[in-house]
Amino acid sequence: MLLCSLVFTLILLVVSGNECAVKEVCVGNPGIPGTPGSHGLPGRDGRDGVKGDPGPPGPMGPPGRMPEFSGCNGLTGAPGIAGQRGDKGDPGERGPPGLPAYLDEELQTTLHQFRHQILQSLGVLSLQGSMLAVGEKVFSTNGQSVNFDDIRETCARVGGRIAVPRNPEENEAIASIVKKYNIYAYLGLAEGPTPGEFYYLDGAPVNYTNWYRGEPRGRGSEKCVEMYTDGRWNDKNCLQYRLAICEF
Ligand code: MAN
Ligand code: CA
Repeated sequence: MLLCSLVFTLILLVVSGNECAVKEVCVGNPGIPGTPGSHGLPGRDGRDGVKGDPGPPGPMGPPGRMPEFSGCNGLTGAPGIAGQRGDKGDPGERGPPGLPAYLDEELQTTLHQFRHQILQSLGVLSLQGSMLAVGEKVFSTNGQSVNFDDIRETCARVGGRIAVPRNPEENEAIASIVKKYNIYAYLGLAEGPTPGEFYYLDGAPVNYTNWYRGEPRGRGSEKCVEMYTDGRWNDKNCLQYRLAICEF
């Protein structure tokens, strides 16, 4: 038995050949730790991470220069404003002669229909007392009383003129309307610059008159002419309300 003066005793089992022997070895106190070793080399790169989400779309690139890779056409734009009217073209060539009107059956049928419809309308309007036909003229009133300028305007608006009798028959027709409404009517006449001289509204001097006795006596101060209920005429200022009678 080996005596150890050291604090620690280590018993070793030594194997040599086929024999085993037990050896007692003395072990000293551990020394002070050595200085830390230098840093090791950097480790190997890690494995690739999982794929990230797609990023936002990038800004539009400049137009490509290779036509075979150009994009498709955009939507059709709004139509532009109309251009200026072109000059009138030359007249076309004259067509072949048509049928004489009396042999054109379609034209004849249409004319007969027109005639029938016009006669129907005239019949209805006459029965209603809305119109009075005398010769080539038709007289009509809307029953309204307005001043001279307004009567002219009303008649013009419907394609007529303020009524004026050119002969006794027309005078009687207008007088019958005046009597029926019991309202005096202005006639389509006006005094010219010379007092007592009256003209149609187209400027022609009157060639038929039916003045009331003593008229015209306004001597330039009564430029319009009214018809009394007996069909006689009086020169009058133009601002009274009188029955609007038009002729067509
Ligand atoms: C009034 C007016 C005149 C007309 C006389 C007739 O003064 O209507 O136009 O001549 O009456 O007395
Ligand atoms: Ca008068």
